[in-house]
Amino acid sequence: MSSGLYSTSVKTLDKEKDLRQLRPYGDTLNDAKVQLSFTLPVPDGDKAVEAAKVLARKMGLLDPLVAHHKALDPEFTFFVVYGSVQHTVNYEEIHVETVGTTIMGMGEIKTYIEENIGRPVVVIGASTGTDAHTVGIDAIMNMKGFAGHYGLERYEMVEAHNLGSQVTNEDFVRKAVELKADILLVSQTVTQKDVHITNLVHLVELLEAEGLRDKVVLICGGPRITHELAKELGYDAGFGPGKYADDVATFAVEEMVRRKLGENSKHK
Ligand code: B12
Repeated sequence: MSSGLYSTSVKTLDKEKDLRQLRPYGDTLNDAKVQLSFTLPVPDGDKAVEAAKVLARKMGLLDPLVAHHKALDPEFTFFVVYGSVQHTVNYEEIHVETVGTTIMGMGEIKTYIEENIGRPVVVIGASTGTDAHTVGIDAIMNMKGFAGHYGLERYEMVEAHNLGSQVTNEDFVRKAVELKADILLVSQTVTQKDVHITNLVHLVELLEAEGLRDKVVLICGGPRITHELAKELGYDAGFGPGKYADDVATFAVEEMVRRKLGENSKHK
């Protein structure tokens, strides 16, 4: 019976994960369901909902369902659309550059610094440029930390200076020189018009011009920062969501030791 054949093949599809043809999971394995949200500049109503479906179909979604629509104001409507994508991903071919190190705890980092650097390390951090978001850099630096991970201010053998937000790159570099910072932490949240790229690159250029780039460990972070992007922009590492003070501190002190940025090479 054809319906029997159909249900067998669906069952097999439901159970078997093929990493070479990865599909999104919605309700069942391999159903390829995704959820997508967007706003259209038209009033809410049946016509707007149909427009959202047409757009979703044009984007390649099969059986799009408008799960939610809400007027943002008389002229704009927000949509959440649910549907199946037709593409698959070969997961086995994916390679990403990650920081890739075993994370040390706060106590281990203290011991590591004592044994390998022999003096407290100086860290400065800020949300730079016009960026006013402070929660990310606070999560990494503040005494109380974030999500159960204490911030760098609590670490022994770490002298942490959180400069806050909207710090210009010029002021940041000046402070790095004044405090003889070993580790520079830059947070970037706003990415509109790639402002984070321009700002991050500008900082690297300033550090290079001052002859400081090789003397510091330079790290950036934020919701849209990846390690790969950070490396591409001339940083030693980049950290995004789900990363905390211990991840950053481990990388930074190990990098100092790798590059022999101890007492002797400290910039004046
Ligand atoms: C709170 C908030 C604000 C607050 C900020 C208050 C403050 N003191 O920080 C206020 C209201 C001021 C604000 C203003 C604006 N905001 Co705002 N804001 C947010 C919001 C809701 C939360 C951000 C946040 O606190 N996340 C929590 C922290 C813990 O997460 P995180 O930053 O990712 O940090 C983690 C990692 O990324 C990493 N990390 C972060 N930084 C660093 C640094 C280093 C060195 C390391 C190692 C790791 C690291 O570690 C953290 C812990 O894991 C987001 C939306 C959202 N839900 O995310 C929008 C959002 C970030 N804001 C946005 C925008 C557009 C703005 C404004 C431009 C709005 C406007 N038109 O005025 C202004 C910006 C003004 C400016 N000059 O910067 C957009 C950004 C869009 C974009 N991609 O560019 C978002 C995404 C909202 C949106 N969907 O549109 N905002």
